[in-house]
Amino acid sequence: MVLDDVKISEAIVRTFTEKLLGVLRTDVAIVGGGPAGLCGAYHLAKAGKKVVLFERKLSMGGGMWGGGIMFNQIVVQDEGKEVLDEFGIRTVTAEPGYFAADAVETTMTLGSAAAKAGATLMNLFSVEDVLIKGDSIDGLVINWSPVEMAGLHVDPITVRSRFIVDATGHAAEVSHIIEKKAGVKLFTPTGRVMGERPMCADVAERLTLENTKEIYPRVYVTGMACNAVFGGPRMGPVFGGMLLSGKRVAELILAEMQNT
Ligand code: 48F
Repeated sequence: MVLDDVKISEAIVRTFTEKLLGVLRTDVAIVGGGPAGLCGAYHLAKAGKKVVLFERKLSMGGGMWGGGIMFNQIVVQDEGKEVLDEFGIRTVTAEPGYFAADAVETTMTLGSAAAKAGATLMNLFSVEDVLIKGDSIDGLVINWSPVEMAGLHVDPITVRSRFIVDATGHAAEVSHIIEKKAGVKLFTPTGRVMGERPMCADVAERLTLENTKEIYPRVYVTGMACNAVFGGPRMGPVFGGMLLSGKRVAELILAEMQNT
């Protein structure tokens, strides 16, 4: 067969357009493709929910590729190792209770698992706003990341979603947008984004999981964003909390879906 260059273009334009149209109304829209967002997407999609994940960058994976200081190994504790085992990701025991895994293998495996479970992964999209009706947050406002990077004056488009997950890591971007623009109180002790505290891996890992919560009706927070929103410490290159938080956010949303 002789390849027709324009047919290649048509295949891309047609199938991408179908994919984009397919995510404009969804069950769960996740913002951020780091370990927490990918884990959440995997579990929600595996449970049969329609899930889209928007990631600003070219690649999924967030802060996991580079391990610690670009030594591309991540560390997990016992509970985190169980999650890596579920995905078939190989670990080595550094010492009892400290397991190391290859950061690239982990990142690629999580991304692959989320996609194969049926989540739609949209890279190069930045979430710049939320869709609000009265006091109800009903979706996300998205634009191409290059538009954002170039500062072009181009209007975004809108996605309607029953549930929203802020998985944007340290920046907690969605929570900040809701706090600043919607003028509503978040479900935090202060009603506001409380800000991340300095490093303490042990406390941070525990709090990440404890603070994986609904922060506004049908809006959840997962991963490092939990600590930014609830005033917890950062934890550096230990990743069990991120993986477990992604799983927890999926469980919480599935439970709320069943009850409503
Ligand atoms: O930062 P990130 O990996 O968040 P996470 O899943 O994991 C945190 C760890 O990587 C690490 C840590 C734990 O050891 O402290 O930092 O909680 O991934 C967040 C992703 O969200 C994207 C961003 O590019 C990154 O890949 N992101 C952030 N804001 C937006 C966004 C936005 N407005 N729209 C789309 N993507």
